[in-house]
Amino acid sequence: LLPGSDAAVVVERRDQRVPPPRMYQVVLLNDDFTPMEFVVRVLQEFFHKDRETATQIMLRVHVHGRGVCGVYTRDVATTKVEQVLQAARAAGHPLQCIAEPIE
Ligand code: NFA
Repeated sequence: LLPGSDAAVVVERRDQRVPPPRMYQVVLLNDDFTPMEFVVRVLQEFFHKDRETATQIMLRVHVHGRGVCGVYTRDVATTKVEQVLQAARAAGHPLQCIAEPIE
């Protein structure tokens, strides 16, 4: 406003809500070579599962071909996939892991 002007200042209220972020499920895929114990340890270390839950998820992957390890925002999901693939490569196992958007 110019000094001395008595025009009213109007500030429109804007809706500052943002939609929730797209979520991604991290999925482990079965193969014939990766040891079951390695998969259980991956689920404990990178997905913070207790041993019983980790074993259940591993067996689901073994029997059904795939299983969800967890649901995260895109960056976290991508990081989990990289951690799993890096650990599998380092140990010489072909374990595969992917992130896919849900909804
Ligand atoms: N199918 C693997 C085996 O029999 C175990 C496994 C489970 C691998 C889950 C990958 C994912 N050794």
